[in-house]
Amino acid sequence: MTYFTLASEWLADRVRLTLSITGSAAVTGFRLALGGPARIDLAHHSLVNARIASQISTYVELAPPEGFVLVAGSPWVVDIIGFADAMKHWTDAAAAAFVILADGSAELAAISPIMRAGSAPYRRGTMQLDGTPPSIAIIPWPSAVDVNGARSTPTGFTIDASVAPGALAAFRHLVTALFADEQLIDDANGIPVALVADTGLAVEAYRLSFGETIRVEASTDTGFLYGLISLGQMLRGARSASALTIPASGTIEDAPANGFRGCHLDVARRFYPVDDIRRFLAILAWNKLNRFHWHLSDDEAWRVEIDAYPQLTEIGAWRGHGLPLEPFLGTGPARTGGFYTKKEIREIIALAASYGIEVIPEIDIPGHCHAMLVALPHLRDPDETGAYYSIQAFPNNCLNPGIEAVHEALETILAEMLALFPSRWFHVGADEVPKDAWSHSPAAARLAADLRTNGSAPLQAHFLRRIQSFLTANGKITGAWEEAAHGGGVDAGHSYLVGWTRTEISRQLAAEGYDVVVAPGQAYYLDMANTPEWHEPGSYWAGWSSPEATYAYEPTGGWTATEAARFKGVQACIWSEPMIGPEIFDRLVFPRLSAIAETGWTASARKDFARFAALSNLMPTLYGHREEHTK
Ligand code: TNX
Repeated sequence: MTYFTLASEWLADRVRLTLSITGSAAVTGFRLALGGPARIDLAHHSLVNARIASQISTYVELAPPEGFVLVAGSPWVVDIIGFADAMKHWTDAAAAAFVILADGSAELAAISPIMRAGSAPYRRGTMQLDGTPPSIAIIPWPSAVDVNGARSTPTGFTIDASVAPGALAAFRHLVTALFADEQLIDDANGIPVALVADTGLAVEAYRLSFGETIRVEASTDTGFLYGLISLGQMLRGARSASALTIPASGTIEDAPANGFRGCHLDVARRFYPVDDIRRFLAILAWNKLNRFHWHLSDDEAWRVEIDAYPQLTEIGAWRGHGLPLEPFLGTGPARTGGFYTKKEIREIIALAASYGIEVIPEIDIPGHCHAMLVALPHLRDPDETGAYYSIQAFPNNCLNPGIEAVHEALETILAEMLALFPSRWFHVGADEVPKDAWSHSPAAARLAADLRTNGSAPLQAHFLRRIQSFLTANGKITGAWEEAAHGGGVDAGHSYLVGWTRTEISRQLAAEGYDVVVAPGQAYYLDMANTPEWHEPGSYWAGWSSPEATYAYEPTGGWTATEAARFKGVQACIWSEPMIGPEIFDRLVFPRLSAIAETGWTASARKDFARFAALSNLMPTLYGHREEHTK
């Protein structure tokens, strides 16, 4: 048996790879396959002692010089210079590597995180913050708190929910999902809690009145659920620190500052099994977030079952060695991935609804469609010659507006999805179509001539308006990333756009008359690292953002009243390229997710980072990894 080991090191301007074998074999005619979030620049790179045998986006196969023989004791050393984005963080490097032998079979290489001389230990797990605790533990902080005293910490709450049994059922489900080994509900001997209807309260509002019995008033199940979540948070706080209490008297009045408090999750770059999604929804609810933007397709995968096109998931949901989709982003040679069946999606939507969360699906079109086009190659223009590349270096990855089969397929797919997703909104992506998209396609050229335009932006706008008409006719509001305003743009009357590339963009979109969800990469992209240092995991194209900076960001700072009238709310965006493991996910997403949740809910005058920091450590994380390093 032969064992391969790949060591890698960052040397100021290059990655040095050292491939070794043990055993008596002599291996020739092989290739080394790898891929990280970082990608070798197609146009500007140089390699020492290797050549690129093939490359698509982040996936690359390197070949040794002609006649090279790999034997024990004499490793193959390769230098790679020239990455599309400079290597800034340790998670940029390959997370997996394998050797493709001359017969085409793949052997996994043992790999450890890339080394860098002088680096501090690599950070993993949720950052623990120091702060100044208030007397009660609630995130996001309520609109009015007027409480006194403390009662002894109970064995749980004994909840009389005869007016809203659904809210209690959801709360029970939620605390079981998140805190199975903590008793927050004690059906026999806890503090009595009574749910009382107050139809004067707004949909997500609630009031807590503390006395012998704690009263939770609300007008909807979601309002009751939010009141119970605040109680649950206070109890967990009281159990964790003596400064934190369950008050003896007084009231908490609470209602959100914004109606749209979202979180986006990219399940295309990495697949998250249904159980992870369920727990994630529970975490969103615990943060009183109410919109789940589910990014279901991208270049690297298609994740939703479509009856009319089984190929989308048979082919598009799986990556691996020898498969139509290469193991992008370092997912290794084995077949990995997955998709959500319609049954699972219905269950997820119902669970989300019980938590007060609306699930907004996204199919990212016309760009970011590599996986879809690999699964459905008949959607390409057969006469297209030459290649254009997306920013992530996928060739010809955009659905072609000049091909009628594209529109037919999309209407079939969207019709199935509309039957599945009850949300008022349907998000169609629209981001990052390259400027020269379709420039080698006669079909696109014919359409451009008919429309008397040129360039990709007006073609994309034409394409999107056609999709939007279909969605509008079906009673949906079209959601999209900010680029849907380009080239003439979609109809502002039936859309909302998410501003992401720069902080000023959202305001600009609002000035153009679009409803806007604010999600700037610089503050709300939870794939960006927490600090600029190498030892922190994450990406960097939009910079980096500490929990404090994310918390401090004011989404409508400097906007006029007319612009602010277009502000729908805020959204955390979780892009999954750097999520190479659960401990990395927990480091990047938490506690910044809660920081965005508090900005979405709490009026800015009532925000206080020292308070937030002290309470943030109590918030649940998806995988339960908390940082081990002291600050
Ligand atoms: C840009 S944000 C993208 C995504 C990447 C993300 C990484 C957006 C609409 N497009 O495809 O995953 O940057 O931060």
